[in-house]
Amino acid sequence: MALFGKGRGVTDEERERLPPGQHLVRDFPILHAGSIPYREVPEDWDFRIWGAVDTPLRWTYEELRSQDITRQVCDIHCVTTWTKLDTVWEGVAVAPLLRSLGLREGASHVVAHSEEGYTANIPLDIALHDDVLLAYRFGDQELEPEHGGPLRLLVPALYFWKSAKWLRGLEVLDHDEPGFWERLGYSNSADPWKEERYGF
Ligand SMILES: Nc1nc2c(c(=O)[nH]1)N[C@H]1C(S)=C(S)[C@@H](COP(=O)(O)O)O[C@H]1N2
Ligand SMILES: [Mo]
Repeated sequence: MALFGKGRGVTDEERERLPPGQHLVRDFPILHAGSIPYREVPEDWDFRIWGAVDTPLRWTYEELRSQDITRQVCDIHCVTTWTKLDTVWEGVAVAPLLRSLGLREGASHVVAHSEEGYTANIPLDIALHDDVLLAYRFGDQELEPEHGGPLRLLVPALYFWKSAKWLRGLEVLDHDEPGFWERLGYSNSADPWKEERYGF
């Protein structure tokens, strides 16, 4: 067991779950560009899915919360090198939802759209992983505004910037379109186990 600095108090089992270049945190850092858009769900809030689907979707907040709830325990990895283990999320599973809308032939990517123009692109095959959620609860409580409440995307397989906070919609595309951080030089694919931090 390491005794100094960032490795302090990390068990061997925990260390094996850290992707290359990552260190373990026990707190939950807050990171975002811009400001927290609101602390209460706005009257006109909605969540939409559009693009390369046969049936676009629009839910009010009440409709979102009346869907089946899925619980997901996963590790999250931020490109700034912190990893948090065993985080507990609840929300709507994305794969069955997207499939139920009828994914069009050629659909290949999903772009998450958030408040204030924040976007993140995700390959469709990763967006269809079982662990991808529209998350509105964290750690057995309502998701706090600081962490993206009322709704954020959760994509555990990729660096955490792909998990867009204050989510308002998913756009299904038949091509790729870099999102906010990807345009600023971060990796398009963002696989923490391959340490894909930056683009070319
Ligand atoms: N809307 C929005 N979502 C965002 C961001 C952002 O700036 N705006 N930052 C991303 C980044 S870089 C990280 S590391 C995580 C941080 O989530 P947390 O604050 O809950 O730890 O949110 C991601 N989602
Ligand atoms: Mo980040």
